[in-house]
Amino acid sequence: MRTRAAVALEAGKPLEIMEVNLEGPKAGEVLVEIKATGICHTDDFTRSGADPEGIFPSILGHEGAGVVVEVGPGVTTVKPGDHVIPLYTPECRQCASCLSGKTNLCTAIRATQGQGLMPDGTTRFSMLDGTPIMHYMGCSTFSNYTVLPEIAVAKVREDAPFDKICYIGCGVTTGIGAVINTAKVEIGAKAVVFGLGGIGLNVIQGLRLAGADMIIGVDLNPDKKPMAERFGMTHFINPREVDNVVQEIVSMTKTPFDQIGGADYTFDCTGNVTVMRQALESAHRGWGQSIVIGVAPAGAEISTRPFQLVTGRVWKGSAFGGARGRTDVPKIVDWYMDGKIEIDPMITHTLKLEDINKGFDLMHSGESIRSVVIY
Ligand code: NAD
Ligand code: AHE
Ligand code: ZN
Repeated sequence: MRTRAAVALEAGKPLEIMEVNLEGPKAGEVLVEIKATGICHTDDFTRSGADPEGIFPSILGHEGAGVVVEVGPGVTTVKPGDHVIPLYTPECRQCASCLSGKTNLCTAIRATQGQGLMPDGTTRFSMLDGTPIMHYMGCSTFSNYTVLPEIAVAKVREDAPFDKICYIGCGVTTGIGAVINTAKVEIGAKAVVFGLGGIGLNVIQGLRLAGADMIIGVDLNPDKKPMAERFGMTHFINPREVDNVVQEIVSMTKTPFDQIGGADYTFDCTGNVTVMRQALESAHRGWGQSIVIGVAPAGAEISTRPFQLVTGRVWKGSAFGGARGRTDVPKIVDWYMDGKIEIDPMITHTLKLEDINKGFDLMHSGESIRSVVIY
């Protein structure tokens, strides 16, 4: 079949809207009509050329929602008409990682996914002249129709609006999951969130859900403050307005009883390695945990004095919020539908596919939290 897609032809260039060929689903695969997709900073990271795994031409996008149109041989868990959210972290429930019970990072198809290919080592997308186009993060939601492995779709309830629940395909789950699954934040905790964008705001709403007392937000852009307050931020720091962000956090978290200071939990949602170090070093001596969520460019490395770890701070990472996609995503959709979490105010812009590059401009200018493309 043919479908309309925004194609990343070259690193650093705007996406180009075009008709592309899409082969039907093979064994163990499903064809999905994408109804809506968010634009995550990671899409921009790969589009820019900073991603060591970036391949061109490819169809980016990994934060979608849609309807199953056709299933390939052997598919048993979804059928045409089912509403689904594509999963860049699949859940096969059979690999060593899934069965370990210790991680959400299913390894069943990670190697081919990183090469822009389906699990059988081929691509379903091509240009009209036959040039192959690569898949992205196993999802390619910047195409109106896409083919996904069965293990990479979460079936969700049919009354949930696509233009909102697409955000659960990455940002919402990543932020809330990092708090609940990775950090396991407890009631009364003091936390710091570096970067108040599409991920950071969801960390904030996760912290509110978990019952944190103090939620300090840090962002270079003061325009992010009102939305963060709306989601539960209690204090704000603009790094440009203080001498030393770490010292500022340490003093803000001191109490008469605890003169050491430092946060119980800190979260990097910027992808900046200098910020990651600040996040670790503003965690409390003896027990503070710092969770790296941001994705850093090719070649970037983190550093700190080992003494920071010797004295009990813990550095951890979180991918897709530690969520097991097929199990957890339908529950998060329920939380949204039941009003336990909010999504709507964070979707600041909706766009047509033709205008997708405007979504990247809005991200760069700091005007948007999430732009969503509606097909
Ligand atoms: P975003 O562009 O919406 O937000 C980033 C925010 O960080 C902005 O508000 C920006 O002003 C702020 N910021 C940038 N540099 C800063 C600095 N030095 N100090 C303080 N604030 C700073 O991006 P997003 O969609 O929220 O994504 C955030 C990061 O998370 C990206 O690196 C993205 O690739 C990554 N990400 C990771 C996962 C995962 O599973 N680990 C999932 C989704 C996104
Ligand atoms: N390709 C990058 C790594 C990118 C990365 O870390 N991706 C996150 C999800 S970001 C979603 O917005 C992730 O899930 N990582 C685990 C994995 O297996 O990719 C690089 O640096 O090579
Ligand atoms: Zn993402």
